Amino acid sequence: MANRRPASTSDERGTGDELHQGVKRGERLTTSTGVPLGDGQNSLKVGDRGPTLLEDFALRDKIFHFDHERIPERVVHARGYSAHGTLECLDAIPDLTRAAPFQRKGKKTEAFVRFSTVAGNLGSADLARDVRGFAVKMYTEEGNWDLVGNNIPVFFIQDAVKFPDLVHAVKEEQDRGWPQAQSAHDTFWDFASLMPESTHMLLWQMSDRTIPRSFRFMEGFGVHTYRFIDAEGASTFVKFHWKPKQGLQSVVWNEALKINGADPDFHRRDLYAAIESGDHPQWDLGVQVFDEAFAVEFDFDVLDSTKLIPEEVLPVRVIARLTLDRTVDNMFAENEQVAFGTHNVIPGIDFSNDPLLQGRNFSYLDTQLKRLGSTNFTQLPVNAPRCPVMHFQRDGHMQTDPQLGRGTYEPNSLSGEDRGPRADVVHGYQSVARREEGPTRRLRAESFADHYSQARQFFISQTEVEQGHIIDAFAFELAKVEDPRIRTRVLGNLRNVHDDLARAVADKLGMPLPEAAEAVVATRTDLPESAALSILRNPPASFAGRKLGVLVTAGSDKALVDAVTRAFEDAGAVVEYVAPAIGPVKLTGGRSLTPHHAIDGGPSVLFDAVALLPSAEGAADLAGRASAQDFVSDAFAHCKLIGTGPAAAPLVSEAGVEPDAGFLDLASASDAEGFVELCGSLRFWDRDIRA
Ligand code: HDD
Repeated sequence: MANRRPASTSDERGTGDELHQGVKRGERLTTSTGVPLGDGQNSLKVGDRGPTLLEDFALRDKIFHFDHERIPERVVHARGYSAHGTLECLDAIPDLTRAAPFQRKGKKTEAFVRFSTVAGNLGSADLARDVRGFAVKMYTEEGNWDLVGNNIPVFFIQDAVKFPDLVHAVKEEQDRGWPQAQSAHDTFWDFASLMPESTHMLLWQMSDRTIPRSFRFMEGFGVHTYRFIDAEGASTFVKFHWKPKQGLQSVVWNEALKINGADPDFHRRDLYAAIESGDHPQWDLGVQVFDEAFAVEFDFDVLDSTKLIPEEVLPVRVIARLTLDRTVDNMFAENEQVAFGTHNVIPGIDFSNDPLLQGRNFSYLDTQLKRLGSTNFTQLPVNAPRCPVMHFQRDGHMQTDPQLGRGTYEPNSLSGEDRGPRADVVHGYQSVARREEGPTRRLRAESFADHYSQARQFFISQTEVEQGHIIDAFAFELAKVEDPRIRTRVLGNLRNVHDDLARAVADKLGMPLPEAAEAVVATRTDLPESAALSILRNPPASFAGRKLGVLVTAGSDKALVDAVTRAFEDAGAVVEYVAPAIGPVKLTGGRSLTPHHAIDGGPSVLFDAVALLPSAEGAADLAGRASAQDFVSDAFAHCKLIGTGPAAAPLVSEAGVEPDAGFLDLASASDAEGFVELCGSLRFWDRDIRA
C-alpha cells in the first residue's frame, strides 16, 4: 500500500543512535511526548478504508496541538516584524541617570526591536497609512527596559481612558467587518472630529510619516516625558528619540497603494534582506533632558502626549547607538511572544505623571496575560531577563522553572544565612521621591487645552511638496467618509490649524469651507517653523541602502548593465534585475544573467530608482506590454530618478512619458557614476503629480 513502510522486527530496529532504516535518534519523527512514529502519513484505520480509530494517539496529539496553534493577536499593533541587535553607549551620562546602559562609553546592551502597524490585523499589508510602532526591549544587567514608542512623537489622545474609544473607532467597523488596516472610514473620522486633541497627531498621520519607505528609514520616539534618576536620587525629565543613520524616507501614496498589491510584505522583507546582507540598520538614541524650570517655562504641558518639544528649542543629545544585526529565527517564538510594556523600567528610569503613560503602565501587563495565557510569560526566551532573577513568585500556568528550596516567602530563615534574596536599598530600584497633592478629580488640566498651535507648527514646517501630500491625504480619507457632517466637522477643526490647509482640503472634496470649530482656547500661539519636523528637509546623504531596479532584456548591453550594477553596489545600494520572463537573459557577449523578477511581478514601485536598459528588440517588445508601460509611467509619476539606456526611447514614449531633468542618459558605462550621484536625491520632486 502506498506510503506504508514495511513491518520490521525488533532486531532490525537496532540499538543506540542507529535506528530502523538509518534514522538517527535526534531525527526521528515523534509525538509531543517523544514516542517515535512508525508512520507519519496515515491515521490508524480499520481495514484499508476506515473508519479511523479514536485510539490513534498520534493523530490526536498532532491535531490537538494544531487546533491550538493560534494565540490572540495583539489588540493593536498586531502586524509587526522584529530583529535582534545591540545598543552601544556613545556618551556616558552617569551625571543624569544611573540606568545601566549609559554608565560607560562603549558599553553594549543586548536589544530586541519590534516594528509594527497599529490598526491592521496580523495578515494586513505593510504599506497601510498608519502609525508605526517602534518598540525596543533592552536586556540590561539590572533587568529589562522597554521603550515602547512610535514613529511619531505625539499621540491622538491625552488620557488613557480614551484609548479603547480611539482603537474601536479606527479598527474595522463591527457591523460590517471593514475597512481593514485603514483610518479612511466614518468611525475613525467621527471620533477624531469630536476629539480636537487628536488634531496635531492627525497632521502627522496624514503626512508621509505614515507611509515610510522602510522601517530602516523612520525615526522613533518614546513620546512621553519620562524621568532620569541619578545615583543620588536627583531627577530630570527626559524624552527619547531614535534617529536612523540611514536618513528619513517615505513613499508616495499612490505608490503605497500599489506596493500593498505587489508586495504586502514590503517592509518586513526589506528589514530581513538588509540585515541578512550585512547592511545592518542603525539608529542613534538621543535624549532631550530638561528640568522642572524648563517644564514650567515651556509653552505647553510636558505631561501632554499630544505635544512635543521642538528640537530647535531643546536639542537632542545623542547618547547611544542601536544596531540591528540578527533576524528572528522563529516568528512565533520571537515576534509574537515578545511582550513589551511601558512599565518595564530599570533603576535610573522613572515615569512622569503623563496620564496616558500612567494608563499604559497597566494596559501592557494586562494584555500580555490575555495574549500569552500565563503570568509566566517572562520566562519565554525572548522575554527572559539576561540577569539573575530572584523572587518568590511561584507556580502558575506553564511554570518552567523548577523552583527549589523550602522557604517561599520573604524574609525567611530557611534559605541560608542571608535569609534568601532581599531588597537592596542602595542598588535596588527607587522611584523618584516626589510630592503630590490636590483634590482627587476627573478633569483635563487647562494646560492641555491648546490643540492647534503645534498642529499648525507641523504644517508650516513642511516643504510645499509635503504640504501637498498632507492635503491630498486628508482629501483621500475624508472622501471615504460617507457622512458629510463628519467631513464638515473635520474641516472646522482644520480651520483652526491653517486656513490654507482647510481651504485646499475643502476644495478637493468639493465642499464649502465651514466656520472654524469652537476651540477650547481661543488663542493659538504662533510658533516658528521647525525643520526637524519635515522629512524632505532632512534628506539622506546618499543612495546607500536603497534599491535600483534595472530593466533588462535579451541583448541588453552587458558592459552597461555591469557598470550600472557596480556603481550602485559600490555606493552601498542593492541592484535587482527585472526582465520579460524569469528565466536567464542573454546579454551581449553571450553572458547570461538571472533576473530577480519577471516584469509582471516586479513593478517599479518596489524600487527607489530605475534604469531602463533593454536592447532595441527588447524595448520594442516591452513597449507593447502594459506591465512595462506601467513600470515606466509609475516610476515617472512617483517622481523617481530614471536612467535610460540607448535603446529605451520607444518604451518611454509608449508609456506616455516626456523625459525631464529627472532622467539621465546612460549612453555608456561611464555615465553610471553620474546616475548614482543623481539618485542620491531620491526623488525628482519638480515632477510631483498630485492626486
Ligand atoms: Fe500601545 C501595543 C505604542 C498608547 C495599550 N503600543 C503597542 C505597541 C506599540 C505601542 C509600539 C506594540 C508593541 C509590540 O510590538 O508588541 N501605545 C504606543 C504608543 C502610545 C500608546 C507610542 C502612546 C504614546 N497603548 C497606548 C495606550 C494604551 C495602549 C494609551 C492603553 C491604555 N498598546 C496597548 C496594548 C498593546 C499595545 C493594548 C497591544 C499589544 C501589546 O500592548 O502588547 O496594551
